[in-house]
Amino acid sequence: MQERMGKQNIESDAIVEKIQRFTVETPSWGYGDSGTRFKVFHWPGAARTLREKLADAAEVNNVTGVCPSVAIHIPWDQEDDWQAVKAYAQSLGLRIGAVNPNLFQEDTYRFGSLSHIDKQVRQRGIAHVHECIQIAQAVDSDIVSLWLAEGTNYPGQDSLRQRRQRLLESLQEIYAALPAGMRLLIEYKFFEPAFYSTDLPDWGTSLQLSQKLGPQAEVLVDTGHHPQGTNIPQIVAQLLDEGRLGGFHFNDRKYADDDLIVGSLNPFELFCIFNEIIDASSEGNTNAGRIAYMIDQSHNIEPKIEAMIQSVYNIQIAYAKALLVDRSALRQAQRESSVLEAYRILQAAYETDVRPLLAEVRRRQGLGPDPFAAFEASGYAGRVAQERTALTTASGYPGA
Ligand code: RM4
Ligand code: MN
Ligand code: MN
Repeated sequence: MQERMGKQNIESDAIVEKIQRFTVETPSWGYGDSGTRFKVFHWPGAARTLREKLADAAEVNNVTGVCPSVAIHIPWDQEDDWQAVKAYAQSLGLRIGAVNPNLFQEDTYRFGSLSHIDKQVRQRGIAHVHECIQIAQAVDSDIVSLWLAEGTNYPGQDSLRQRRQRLLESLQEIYAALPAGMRLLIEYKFFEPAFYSTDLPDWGTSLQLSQKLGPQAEVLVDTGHHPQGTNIPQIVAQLLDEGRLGGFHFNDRKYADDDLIVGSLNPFELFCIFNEIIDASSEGNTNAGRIAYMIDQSHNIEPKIEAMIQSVYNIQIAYAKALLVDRSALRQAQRESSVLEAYRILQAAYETDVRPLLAEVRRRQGLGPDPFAAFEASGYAGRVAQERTALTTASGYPGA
């Protein structure tokens, strides 16, 4: 292993600095109660309001040092006074990140929102995204992140081409309202809740729409949104090459969109994703430097804050390992078509135990070396379990 790391010192300042600069956004919806369509199990101390979610996110940031922003979902996190929210977040050392419009929880959206056959419904959806753009401006966020729950359940239900055209028109109206510097991220998912066709089923569709819209539109890759066996690192490589990789929603899965702890099931895939990004970056790809790394995860049976820390921890491990890949040796092996040598160079980095390195990075930031121990020592979980009483939530997501 060490010989394959070449002359690279794994605690080199350059690597430590890169690890320190890497941040990941946590989702407000990961702190509230959530579950499956069968049952929501209340977690004692689960956050009930945006302020409580922000307070929890601040704890994650306090022990990891790498989660300074929080994504919000509107209207789940709707507030009257966004300046007050911004100030509150700042007081916790946080800022609001991506604003996610919710276009799937109103009766009018039964057959879709932005692709709906009825122009009035489409206008309602567009107006909601416009409102989210204003919220993003108010809280100084530069990302609006769009996921659509729409499509059809049966062949013939609607014209697939017309749905596509309506969606493009709606997105054009949304895009026209984006202020300079704000990005519109377009997320795709191949199924659910629509089961025959989904209007944004894959990265190709999101990419094509982004390209039609303009440079402020980019693709969001949610790692749980692909058919089994899809090569996500290759999708990442292609989007980087097109300069349209806007961001990630990290989570892991075994079967479908399971939203499990990041890297819990397929840590090697996560490593390969970061390997593509770092590889592109080493070649001067500018897209690689402006990717929004976000977690999209809900916890059904796990302690929520600790689960979020675990996801952040696993992401950092995968990222640090990818930084350790000996790029020049890899290039050489590729030039020589040394299939196994190239593979072993990746393997050597992947098999390296980076936990001591990450502990050292935390120490240098003035944090405890072990974020789980630091969280436990804070007594925060016990405190909020005492203070917060349960809200009754009927279905899988808060606000449902
Ligand atoms: C979707 C998708 C979106 C998230 C919704 C609630 O599966 O991943 O990003 O906002 O769930
Ligand atoms: Mn997502
Ligand atoms: Mn999802």
